[in-house]
Amino acid sequence: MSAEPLEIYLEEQELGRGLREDVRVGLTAEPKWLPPKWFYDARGSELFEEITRLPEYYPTRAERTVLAEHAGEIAELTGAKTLIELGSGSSEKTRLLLDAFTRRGGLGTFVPLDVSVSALRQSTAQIAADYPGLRVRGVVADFTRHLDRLPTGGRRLVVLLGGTIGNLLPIERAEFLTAMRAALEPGDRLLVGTDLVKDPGVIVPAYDDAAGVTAEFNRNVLRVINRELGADFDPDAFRHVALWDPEHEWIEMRLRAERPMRVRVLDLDVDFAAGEELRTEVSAKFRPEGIAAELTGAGFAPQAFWTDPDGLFGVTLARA
Ligand code: AVJ
Repeated sequence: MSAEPLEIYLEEQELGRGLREDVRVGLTAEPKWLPPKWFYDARGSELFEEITRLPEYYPTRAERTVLAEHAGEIAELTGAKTLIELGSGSSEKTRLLLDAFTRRGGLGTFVPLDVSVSALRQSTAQIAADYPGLRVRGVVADFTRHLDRLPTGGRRLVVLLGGTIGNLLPIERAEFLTAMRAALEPGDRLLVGTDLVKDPGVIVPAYDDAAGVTAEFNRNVLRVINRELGADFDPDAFRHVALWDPEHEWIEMRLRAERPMRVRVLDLDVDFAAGEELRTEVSAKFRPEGIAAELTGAGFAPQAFWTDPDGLFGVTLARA
């Protein structure tokens, strides 16, 4: 089957409005910050795919190991008719689930949902071609805002892989999980991938690789703002910083101004002092008991928890 046309809940104008609003709030805040979702234009999505292949970036490989080992069990335990993937990107690892569901039978529809039109165009076309008989409905939306638009009817499995939930701050996570639970019916399932707390000596290099791909990915957000909002950031004047915060148990990516700068964006003059840092991403790491507590707090019943043999990455299945 060929993929159906993308369902667009996030129009170009609305995306632009969201970016303008985030830039206005984040760049006038003290300290300055930007939400990580704006990394992912076509180039940012490509850079992220490149990150997933880096020797230092273990989460993708570790999660793939878990899914390869347990996909059959996941298909069995959920008995889903519809698989919905939030923040789907390339959906590369999701194929392990689609393969298991194909063997088991019963899955009718795959709904990848992402803010990136370019990533969705590619992934929906490829998946529709590779899984004949599967209905593929790509949805352009922001999963922190458009959960009310999920398809209804039939047992659903919602997956949020890669550790993407770690991009939300604790309060945003609680809001997201509560909204997610409200959007589901009893018996529907949620599958969440989470990077686990471990030696920072392993985590930090995953966000500060020797080849500098993550640094380029980080600076890409400035290129997105230059292009979309006509700003005049000099991305090369910002240094990539990856910092482990032991209190919050998260990684922060920042961009450090290497010299004093005044940047014109929207109707703002944004001043950077030499050495001033702009926070571009939080990537939280989890403990198994913490994940279960957050899910339970939002009204889910955790059903299974798996890790790879090295205990790097966790995948949790919970029942609505
Ligand atoms: C896609 C959000 C899971 O936090 O590890 C990779 C993004 N940032 N390298 C992560 C990312 C820097 C990634 N997630």
